[in-house]
Amino acid sequence: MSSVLATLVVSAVIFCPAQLIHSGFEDMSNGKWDGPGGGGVGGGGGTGQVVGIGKDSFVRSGARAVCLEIWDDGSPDSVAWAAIMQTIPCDTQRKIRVGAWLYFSSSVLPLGSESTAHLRIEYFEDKEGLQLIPTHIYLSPPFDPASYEPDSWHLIEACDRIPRNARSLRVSVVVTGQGMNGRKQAVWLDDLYVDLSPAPFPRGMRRPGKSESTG
Ligand SMILES: [Ca+2]
Repeated sequence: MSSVLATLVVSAVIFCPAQLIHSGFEDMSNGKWDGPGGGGVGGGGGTGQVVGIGKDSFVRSGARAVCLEIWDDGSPDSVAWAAIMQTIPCDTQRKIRVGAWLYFSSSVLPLGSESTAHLRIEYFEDKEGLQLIPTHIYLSPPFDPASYEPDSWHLIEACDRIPRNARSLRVSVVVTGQGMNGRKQAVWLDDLYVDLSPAPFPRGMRRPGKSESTG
């Protein structure tokens, strides 16, 4: 390989923003998703499923979305969760932007004040997502009935800088609830994306190929 071509390839790898995930959950057959699923303790439970358009079902794009459900048996100490996640390799020195559209209903499994959803980004020292970096876990502000109106879709976004020692990251949408008084609750999710982009250059360095005189 010539040095010119090698330089071009390296430049492309380093400087091109990459959209790693853009999923409307229309086709889940590639096996990359972990979940949707869930669980709980103390009488709580959770699950998740891909749902279609229909009565008491909410889809933002195409014909499918993901529904994350949590419930409990009325125990005050119950904890429940449901989530969908994907683990992807990452380069260092980059920024990550994650977005997803979330929905809850005022009439169908309405979300209570004791429940919330987050976008979560975790980082790992290995490419397989096994060795968690516990000092750097990103949680978005809560998606809950105190902050958002029911019966419409809301875009939730999270931006973070990938830590230097990360070799993979895991993006999750997580719904959690505590002491739900026996009420089953749900959050619907559609159109999730993950973008990686280069971190800003240190002061004084120019981005290669970018003109100074673009106005
Ligand atoms: Ca969809």
